[in-house]
Order: sequence, then C-alpha cells, then structure tokens
Amino acid sequence: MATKQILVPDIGDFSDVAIIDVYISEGDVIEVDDPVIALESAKAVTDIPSPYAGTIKKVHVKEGDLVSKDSLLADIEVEEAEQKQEETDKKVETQHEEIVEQPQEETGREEDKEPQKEEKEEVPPKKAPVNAQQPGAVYHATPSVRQYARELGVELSSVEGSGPHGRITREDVQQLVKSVLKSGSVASTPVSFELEDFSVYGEIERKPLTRIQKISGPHLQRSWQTIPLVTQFDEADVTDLETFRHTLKEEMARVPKEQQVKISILPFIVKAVTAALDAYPELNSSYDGASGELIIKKYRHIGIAVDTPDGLMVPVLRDADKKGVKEIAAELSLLGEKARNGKLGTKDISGASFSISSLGGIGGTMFTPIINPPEAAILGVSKITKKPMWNGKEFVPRDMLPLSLSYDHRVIDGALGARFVTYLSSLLGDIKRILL
Ligand code: CAO
Repeated sequence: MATKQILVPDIGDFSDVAIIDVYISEGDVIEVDDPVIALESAKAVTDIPSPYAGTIKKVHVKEGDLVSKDSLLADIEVEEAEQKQEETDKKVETQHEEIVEQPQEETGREEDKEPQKEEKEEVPPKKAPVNAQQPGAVYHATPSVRQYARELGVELSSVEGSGPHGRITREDVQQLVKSVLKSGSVASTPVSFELEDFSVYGEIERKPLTRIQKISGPHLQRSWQTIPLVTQFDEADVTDLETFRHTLKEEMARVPKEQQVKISILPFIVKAVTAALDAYPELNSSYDGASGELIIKKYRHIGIAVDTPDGLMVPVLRDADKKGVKEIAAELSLLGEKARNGKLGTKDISGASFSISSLGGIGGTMFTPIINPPEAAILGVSKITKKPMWNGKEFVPRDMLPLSLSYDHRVIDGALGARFVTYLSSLLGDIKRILL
C-alpha cells in the first residue's frame, strides 16, 4: 500500500480552469481512468481521469475551484505503485480533443487525428439528420460512458444528459437505445443541446412539458426532418365574404339561443378548401415511399389545429365537403370544446386527409405551418387586415386574409402548390364559385 497524489495533468495551454464537477469522495474505490473531476474552459468540458486504481483518502478540491497543471486533486491509496502518469497525460490530451467538437488545426500527429476519425466513423449513414454531431457542440460524459456509447453506436449529441451539469450517464445512453428500439426510428429521438447552468445569469424556473407536448414534439420533429416542405403564401380578398358573414351573424342573433352558432371565417375556409381539393386532389393525399405512389383520398376529412391548455390537438372534421357552413361551424365549436376539455376520442383525432391551422383569431401576418404526416399539405391561416388595394383606378380598402400553404415538395411541385393556393384565394374572394 502506498499513498499517491492525483494531480492535474498537462491539459494544454490552460491555467486557472474552473472545476465544474467533482466525481469522487473520500472512501471511493476507483479504477485507472475513472474520471476524477470535470474542468470547464471557454471551449470545452474535460474529464480528468485517475492515473491510479485504489481508494480515495482525501479530496483536495471542490466545485468552483480554479486549477492548473500539477494542482493537487486528491490523495489515493494504491496497491500497485506503478507510475502511469505519463501514459495518462497522453490519454487526457486525446480525450480533450474528443470533447472539443471544434475544427482542429492539423498537427500531423497520428494520435491527434484518431479520436475525431473514430467519432465520424460511428455516424450511422441513414440516421444522419438526428444523430449528426452539432458543429461546435460539447457533450459532457465520462470516458467510460463515451466508450459505452461508442460500443453501441450512439452519438452523444442524441443523448439527453440527466447527470449533474447535464452530464450524460450510462443510464441515459441505455434509455436512448431503449426508446429507439421501441419506436423503431432514430428520427423520433429529440436532438439534445448542451445546456448551460442558466441560473448563473438570473432566476430560472423549470416547467415540464405536457403529455400532449411530449407526444406531439417528436411527431413534429420527424415531420420537419423528413418532409422537404415549401410554403406558398397568398392573400385572399375576403371583403365580400366578410360582409356576407356579418349579415349571417346578425341573422343568427335573431334565432333562438339554442339554435345559434358562432360563425367565424374558418368554416368558410374549410368549405373552400374542400372545393379546392376537388380541383387539385394531389393535395389530399399521402406519399407511399415504399411503393413510390401517391395515395389520393376521395374523402375530405379536415384536421383543425386547436389550442388547448395541454398543447396542440388536431381534431378531425369528417366529410367536410358534404356539410354546410353552419353545420361545419357547429361541429368546429363542439370539437374545439372537446379538445379543450380533454374529451376527444380516437375517432375524433384520426383520419385527417388535409389540415388547417388557423391563428387568425390571435394575430400575426404569416407563418410556416408544419405538415402533419402522413398528410401531404397543411394550410395556415392568419389574421384578416384591411389593406389599400389597387383596383385599376384607385386604392380601395379591402379585407385581406393571409394564407400559407405548406406542402410536401417530393410529391407536389411548386406550380401545383401555387395553383392550389391561387384557386383557394379566388374561391374565398367569390364564395359563390363553390357552387360551380
Ligand atoms: N382573421 C380575423 N379574425 C379572425 C380570424 C381571421 N383569420 N379567424 C377567426 N377570427 C376571429 C373570429 O371571428 C372571432 O372573433 P369574434 O370573437 O369577434 O367573433 C375570434 O377571432 C376568435 O375566433 P375563434 O378562434 O374562437 O374561432 P375560429 O372559428 O377561428 O377557430 C378553433 C376555432 C377551434 C380552431 C379555435 O377555437 C382555436 O382553437 N383556435 C386556435 C388555433 C390554434 O391554436 N392553432 C395553432 C396552430 S399551431 O400550428
């Protein structure tokens, strides 16, 4: 038995580097290369491994201490007094470069190149978008966890660290592998970003995501990563439609209360969309990548994004083409109510062939809706504003409705997207055309 000192090895041209984690305590039995502390410099987080195996007798540092080369970290009682410091110094240098995912200058030394090469080789080619390392990002994990992740082919950028300071643990890696196996898809795994301890800048609060957000988040992410979408914008002149709607509203105020239905512009948009889908059925479809075919749906089930306290829900208005505006309005109001009260059943949320996301009641000029797979397109609706429009002789005030159509560019080309939205605008500009 002999007592040895664990010192900070040569970590490059750094001094007074802050300790952000101390992994060891007195009495811990550790192995060679087990991490002792984590250091944080401006560019990197570096774990310092132990050059000895044995029992920790005394820890000389704490979180926040500043250390440099040869600072004393701990005393360790070892059985073998074999000196491995030189070897370990070399390893630390290598690990440091592994952690700093920054472009490195070419040094020409073989040991400098190897770890980066190793990391690159492990990127599974078909899973690249989600598993690709974030350029310049730093992933905090002990050498043994890094080794473990490498063995399983897991990129650290995909793993959410649950340890102190967001450190990635062995369990985090296991959890990711389990979830990927369960879902059968790496693309559903959220990319995690290295988070700082924001509380050093000011007060913070942690708010868990709702159950719906946890479900819809990966779905939206998968849509965003797999569907090359284009968003086509347009403005529909709905001045005449608004005049008609206000007349309806006045009429509605005179019928018995139980028969009254609130008619916003949305039911008209739903109706116009079904007519535009009749003219351009490719937008009412799903892409079957396996067969290379477009599955065109003959039904018009319209998904409507509804804001609820628990997150976004998309109830489905079935056979909207067969319903009148009043019926659509009544059903929309019922679906909205059910969504907000958490009362939607499976049937209420399944089978949409095209979706509409309306933020018109809230505000904003335009936005880019994300396609709700396996649908091929989604219409975003923003707030009507009065704008001066040129009628050939003069500027006149008109009610303009902003529309944003996002579509899957693999199956819908730009000309078709533009034709659809232009036709939809013309229908909303002259709603009588729906009868044609
Ligand atoms: N421009 C201007 N005003 C509009 C409008 C538009 N495009 N769309 C609706 N409005 C008005 C309505 O006329 C109504 O005005 P009044 O209160 O004066 O009658 C007000 O905005 C609120 O409308 P609403 O939201 O209650 O009704 P809706 O028919 O437009 O929408 C429903 C129904 C169920 C979609 C809605 O309740 C809802 O949840 N909206 C939020 C949608 C949402 O969160 N989308 C998220 C998309 S994220 O991808």
